[in-house]
Amino acid sequence: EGFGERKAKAERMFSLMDGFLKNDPFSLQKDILHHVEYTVARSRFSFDDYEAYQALAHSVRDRLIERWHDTHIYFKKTKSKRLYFLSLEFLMGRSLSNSVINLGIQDQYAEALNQLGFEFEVLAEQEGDASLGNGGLARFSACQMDSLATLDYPAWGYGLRYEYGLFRQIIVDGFQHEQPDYWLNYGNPWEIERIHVTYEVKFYGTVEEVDMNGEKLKVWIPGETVEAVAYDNPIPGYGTRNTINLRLWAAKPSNQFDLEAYNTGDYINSIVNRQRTETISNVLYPDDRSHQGKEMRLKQQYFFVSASLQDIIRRFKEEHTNFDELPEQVALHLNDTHPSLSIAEIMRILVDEEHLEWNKAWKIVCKVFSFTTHTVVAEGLEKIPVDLLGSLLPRHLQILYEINSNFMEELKKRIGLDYNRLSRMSIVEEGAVKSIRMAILSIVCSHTVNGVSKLHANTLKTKTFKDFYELWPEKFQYTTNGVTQRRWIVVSNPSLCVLLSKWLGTEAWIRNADLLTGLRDHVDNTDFRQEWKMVKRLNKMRLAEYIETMSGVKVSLDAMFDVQVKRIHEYKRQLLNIFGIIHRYDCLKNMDKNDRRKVVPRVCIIGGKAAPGYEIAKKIIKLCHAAAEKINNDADIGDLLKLVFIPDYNVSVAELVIPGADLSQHLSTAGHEASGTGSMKFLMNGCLLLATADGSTVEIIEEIGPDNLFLFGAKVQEVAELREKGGTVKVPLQFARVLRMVRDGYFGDKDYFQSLCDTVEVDSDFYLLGSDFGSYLEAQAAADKAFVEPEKWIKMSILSAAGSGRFSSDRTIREYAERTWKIDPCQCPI
Ligand code: B1N
Repeated sequence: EGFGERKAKAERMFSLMDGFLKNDPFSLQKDILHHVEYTVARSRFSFDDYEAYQALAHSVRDRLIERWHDTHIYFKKTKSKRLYFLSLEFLMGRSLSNSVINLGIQDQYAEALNQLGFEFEVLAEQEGDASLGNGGLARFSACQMDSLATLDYPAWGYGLRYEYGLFRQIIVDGFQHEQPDYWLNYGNPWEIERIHVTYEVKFYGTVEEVDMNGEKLKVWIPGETVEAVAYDNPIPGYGTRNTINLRLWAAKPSNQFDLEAYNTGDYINSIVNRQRTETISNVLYPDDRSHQGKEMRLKQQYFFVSASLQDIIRRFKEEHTNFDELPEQVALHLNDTHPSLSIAEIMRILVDEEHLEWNKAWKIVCKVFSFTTHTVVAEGLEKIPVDLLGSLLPRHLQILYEINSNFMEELKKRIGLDYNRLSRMSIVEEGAVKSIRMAILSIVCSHTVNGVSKLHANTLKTKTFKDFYELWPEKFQYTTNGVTQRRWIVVSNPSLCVLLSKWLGTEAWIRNADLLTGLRDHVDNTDFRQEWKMVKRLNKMRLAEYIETMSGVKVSLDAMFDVQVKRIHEYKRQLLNIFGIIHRYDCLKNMDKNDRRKVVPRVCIIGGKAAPGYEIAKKIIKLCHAAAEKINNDADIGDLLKLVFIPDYNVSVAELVIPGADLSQHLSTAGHEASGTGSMKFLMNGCLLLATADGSTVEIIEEIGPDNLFLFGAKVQEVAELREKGGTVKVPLQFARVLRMVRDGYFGDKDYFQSLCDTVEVDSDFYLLGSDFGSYLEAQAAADKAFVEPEKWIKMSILSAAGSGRFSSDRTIREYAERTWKIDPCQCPI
């Protein structure tokens, strides 16, 4: 085809386009009905709410695709430096409301649907969650994607398209049961399958040395090949046309298998083998802290890393010929150590495939990676057994050994022959199970190591990675986590959203959360406070309705809604909360009628999933139900105290629960929560915090002042000392009493709870529930006291939200972009 023909073709294509899709209600209606008929394949005269949701979602998707295209053409044109955010987990939740809001066409859609006899909110409820992650880390990834898009950064997210997301939690008889989350059952309108964007990913095999013009080259002869297929998920920014891409990989059998099937003649078995390869991207591992060294998990990690890097390098090579330019063009971010095999993989590509000299390749690679660790304690860090790695990825193991031996040589020059220190700092851990320490690998190769809060960074510098901080102090930074106000206010709390815009006189806070400080100017205005109160009441009503449907428990709106929702962990101390509730119940039972009248009624709400293999966490859930059963059915107590467990806590449940909370609890033993992001969502929604001085709470106190939250418990410096004291620590009598009640079977299941009780006995109470119990009860009493002065409470609530701006993920992303990734905004013109 000559230039003239190509031009004629392009012109014809262009003339066939109507221009961009229109967003007036009439055009939206036409598009929705078009999708009912031609995409969902239902008659426009007969379709149900779910089908309406699907058609609606497809009409939104069309609009996302337009912007997605424009954004990527523009990114390509500007050739600016790109960020690749590598994460094995993303908790996106639902997409419909978020997309429509970020596209700025919420009102038009509402009107369009109304005229068709539908309600937007009802259809939005039809959508299931995308739960491709465990907890805080994964939701934080999702918030960061929203901010990257909104702030116009040229960024790509990369992840895995698990067919089963995080398990669904159902409760039977008070026990947690896990059910598969087959979220793709009814199709997923939010993804675009790219059947032509595929890469081969190789595993197993051997490494052979071949002679190439007198040079010895290592060649990996893999034993298994799997294909990775791209699924693109458009992420729209708010108040911009930019729509970035989250590319998730799914495993598919490679065509190479077909040939083998012919050769061996074993047709049926080869089909069965094909099926097996698909299991790589099948299921998300449900543990959010322990790393079990499972082969499938390692396969997932490498599958993800290999496909992503092939895609990234291909894009780089389309525009550049010299790898020296890589650090100016590409930033690779390791979201924890889960994608850290990238380091070995990129070295393999540069040295084995692109034939760069090792030292040259290493220098380039060290300028490309940055690393965020979300872990506090050294025991929580990821290690991969060398045997496992060597069999799955033999060439990578060699590369890792070489990286380590070079590093050890360099280190000897710097610190001398301090063998203890050398072995502590080695990437390879010698021991019963020889392993690769993924965090050390990531530190050695990254130009920046990020903590997720100020306190966390201090722990990293002084404890977890002390040796490395002394070696490379300039590498260690912190960027406090954040959450997106688009999801956590605009989507989940529409009435607060309207109120904020009204009193701040602008909607600009949706892109600039610092403006929320403006609320402080109105805190003495009684009209404002009255409206604030009404918004909270409305959200409590929504939550109360949900509680009643889920658990049959009727709760009073006058009670304080006291919430603890997060993954169940011993260090997060849900047990402290439950013990506190049991203590409260016990006190009520022993109180006379007159005193009871002064008690602040409470609805205690707990929710969260336990990792399927985490026995103690599962017992905590059971104890919560056992206590709830007793308390809620005690007619003598009535509305004074209710306890409800909300099952299957996930992003969309959070969107309902958080706006409706008066008080939220963040009880981790000081020094154990790297950051915590739940607290930030509650803060934005004007919910008061009851918390320890842990993770990002320390910085929340800096913003809102110590008088606007209820702080309790040992400080981080005191924790080590308390642990050493062990059995001699003073534990309040009330604690011993509650423990006794549980042990004696006051809530039934006497035998079952003994091992749970053992974990908090005086000399085994690692998370210090006993020694913190006294100050916990004091903080609870202070909360009660504040609640009976509604005006004071509302002021604290307003000042909480007013101080939440710093905890927007927009701030987080801007800091990362400017300091770590060195990328500039790149706004696609409208
Ligand atoms: O990451 C969050 C923090 O706010 C939390 O404090 C922190 O606990 C959480 C292995 C993890 N740390 N480590 C994980 C998740 C999945 C997995 O397979 C570890 N999650 C956190 C965001 O910074």
